[in-house]
Amino acid sequence: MATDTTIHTNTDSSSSKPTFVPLDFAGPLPTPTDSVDQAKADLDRAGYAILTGAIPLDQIRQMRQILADEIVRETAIDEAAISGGAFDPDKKNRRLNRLPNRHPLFRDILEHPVVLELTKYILGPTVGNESYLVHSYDANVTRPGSGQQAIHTDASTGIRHQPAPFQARFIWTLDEFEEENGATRIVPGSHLADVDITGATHYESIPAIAPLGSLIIYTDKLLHGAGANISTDRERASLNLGYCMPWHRPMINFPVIVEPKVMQGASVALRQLLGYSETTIGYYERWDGAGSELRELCVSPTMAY
Ligand SMILES: O=C(O)CCC(=O)C(=O)O
Ligand SMILES: [Fe+2]
Repeated sequence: MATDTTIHTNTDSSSSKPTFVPLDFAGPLPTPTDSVDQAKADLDRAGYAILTGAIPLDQIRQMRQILADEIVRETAIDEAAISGGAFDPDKKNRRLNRLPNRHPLFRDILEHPVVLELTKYILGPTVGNESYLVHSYDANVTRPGSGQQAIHTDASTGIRHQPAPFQARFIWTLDEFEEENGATRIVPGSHLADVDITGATHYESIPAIAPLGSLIIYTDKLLHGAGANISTDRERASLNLGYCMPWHRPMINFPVIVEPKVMQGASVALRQLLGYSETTIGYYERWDGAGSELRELCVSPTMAY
C-alpha cells in the first residue's frame, strides 16, 4: 500500500535526536465521508479516513450508555483499575477492557461488515484464506482535564522499518469528536514514513474531527494519539480496536478472557476473529488444556466472511 518516504525533522545538534517534526502533508485532509471507496482513497493518501453512516446512531447511543453504566460499576469496584492506561499521560481518562463480556453489542460490532471489508483491503490475502484475528479492543473515554497521549504508532511488534501495515485499526466514535474534547490527533501522511519514534520527539498533529458514530480508519503505521480534553464538561468516548494477520500474536488472548457462556451461539466469523480455533492452516493442535466448554466453541479458521 505504501512506499517509504523520509519524514523531515528538525534536529537538536547536540544529540542529533529529532525534537520537533512539523506537519509535512500535501493536499487536502480527509473529511468525513459516507463513501467506502472515498475512505479507502483517503486511507491510501493520508493514512486515515473518517467514514460516517456505517452504523445506526441509536446503536451507538446504546453502546455509549452501556459503557457509561459499566464505568460506574467498575468505579465502585476499583476506580484505579480503569483510570488511565500504561500509555496514557495521566489517570483522568477511563479505559475499559473485556468488552466482549459486557454486552452483545460489543461482540456484534467486531464483525461489522465494513470493518471486515476494510481489514481485507488493508491487510490483503492470508495464506490458505485463514481468518484475521482481533488484536486488541478497549474503550477510551477522555474527560475534562485529560492530557494528550504521546504521539505513537500501534505497532506492537517492536519491529523497526516495518514495511507494511500489520494491523488494520479502527476507532468508533461514541461521542462527537471535537478538538476540545480530545479528538484523536493524527500526523497525516506519516503512514508512508519510516519513523523511528523517540520519546523526545514532538510531532505536530491535527485533530480527527468526526461526527458521532463515525469509524476512524488507520493502520499501525500511522502516528496518532488521543487528544487532550480541554473542555470543561464534555467527555469523548470511543471503541478502539485492531485486527491483525493470523500469524501475528494478538495483544489479547480472548479465549481465556471471554466467558465461554457469552460465546455460545456466536457466529463462526466472530469465533474465528477472537481466535477460537484449534487448527491453523495445515496443523491441528487440540486444546487439551482447555475445558470442554471452551473446546466446543472452536471452529475452523478458514475465513467465513
Ligand atoms: O482514544 C484515542 O483517541 C486513541 C488512543 C490510542 O491511540 C491508543 O490507545 O493507542
Ligand atoms: Fe494508538
